[in-house]
Amino acid sequence: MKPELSDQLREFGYQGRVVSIQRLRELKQEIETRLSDGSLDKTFSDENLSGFDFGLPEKMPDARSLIVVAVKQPQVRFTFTWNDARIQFMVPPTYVRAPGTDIQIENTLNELLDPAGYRVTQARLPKKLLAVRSGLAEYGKNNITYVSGLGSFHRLAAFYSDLPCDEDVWQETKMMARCETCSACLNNCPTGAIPSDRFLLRAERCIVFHNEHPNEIPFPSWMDPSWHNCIVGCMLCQIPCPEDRVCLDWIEDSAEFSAEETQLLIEGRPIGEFPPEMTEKLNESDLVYLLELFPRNLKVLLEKPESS
Ligand code: B12
Ligand code: SF4
Ligand code: SF4
Repeated sequence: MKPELSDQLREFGYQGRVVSIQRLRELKQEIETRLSDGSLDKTFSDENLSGFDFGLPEKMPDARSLIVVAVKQPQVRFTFTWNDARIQFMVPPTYVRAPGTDIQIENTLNELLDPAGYRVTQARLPKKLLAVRSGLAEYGKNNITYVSGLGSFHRLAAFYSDLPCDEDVWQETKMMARCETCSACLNNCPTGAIPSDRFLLRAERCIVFHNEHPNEIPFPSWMDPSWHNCIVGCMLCQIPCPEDRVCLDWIEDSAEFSAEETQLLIEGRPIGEFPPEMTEKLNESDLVYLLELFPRNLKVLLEKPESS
């Protein structure tokens, strides 16, 4: 990355890399190979990977580079009232204010590049692969990326830019050295999603794949209810990771819900039926887009024996 842009991004708490637009082809090829060699579950790839777009954007047909940015993200803690007790659950890093964060990064990049006459626009690309190949991140055995100083507690955002990039770093996919002698994530994953016979996640076994599904799709029968640990997502392969020790206390406390409000959430009532102060709380804490998942996801957490 041009050193001055990299330094300017750091002032905003971001880390970034720029690579040539020619790398689009390699990203596309790699994902297409995975899609065609049978290593990815078909339902998973249809649902989760079909949104990638490896073409040049209409908004910027003259794009000359790709920019990938990592930004620090906390876990966000919510409090519910259940059986007369207060009980807390997390939303993992990256979910809360996700689109807002990407827009903020985009605006910052545009402000930084504008004096030189360049700009950026968001890209729908495989961001971990781009981050690792550009040298911004390394893969953990859990298939999550790790960035220096941020562990895995970061959000990745990718952009097209008309900023020229004649030289770049483009390395082979790399796993952290520490993973050679550690399997804490694999051992703590209850579903077998982190395989011991290959690197690539068995995404169709991952709790996150299932608890991000629309509410009307029940959890599969093989999934033990006691495995659920977050309102959405799962933290079981990040919490035991020695590389994440520095990030575990990055926790932001958010909204608290009374017994009546908790009940309304698990009943899946439409937002129009909520008292105005509850709607305000949901808006402020950016939970509205997750509301649809509460009847299934919050209910299973509240019904765990330790929650009763
Ligand atoms: C699909 C998806 C999911 C799926 C599948 C996850 C997966 N591993 O593919 C599900 C729903 C399960 C999911 C879960 C989560 N996700 Co998600 N997800 C995505 C999404 C949309 C695409 C990821 C992707 O490209 N998958 C395709 C596979 C093929 O790519 P890959 O995982 O990079 O795999 C490469 C490696 O396996 C490598 N490889 C293969 N063999 C080998 C061997 C060696 C030795 C090495 C080193 C590499 C290697 O090659 C593959 C590429 O060809 C991205 C957003 C985006 N646009 O990129 C977010 C994203 C990856 N998710 C994110 C997050 C935070 C999560 C969760 C951590 C959330 C949570 N706490 O609950 C979990 C993590 C689960 C896990 N252990 O991976 C963040 C990642 C941030 C980070 N620090 O890594 C992203 C980037 C969103 C964002 N904007 O920040 N996610
Ligand atoms: S997010 Fe949870 S289910 Fe998915 S791989 Fe990690 S520990 Fe396993
Ligand atoms: S828990 Fe260990 S093996 Fe897993 S990602 Fe972290 S360091 Fe690597």
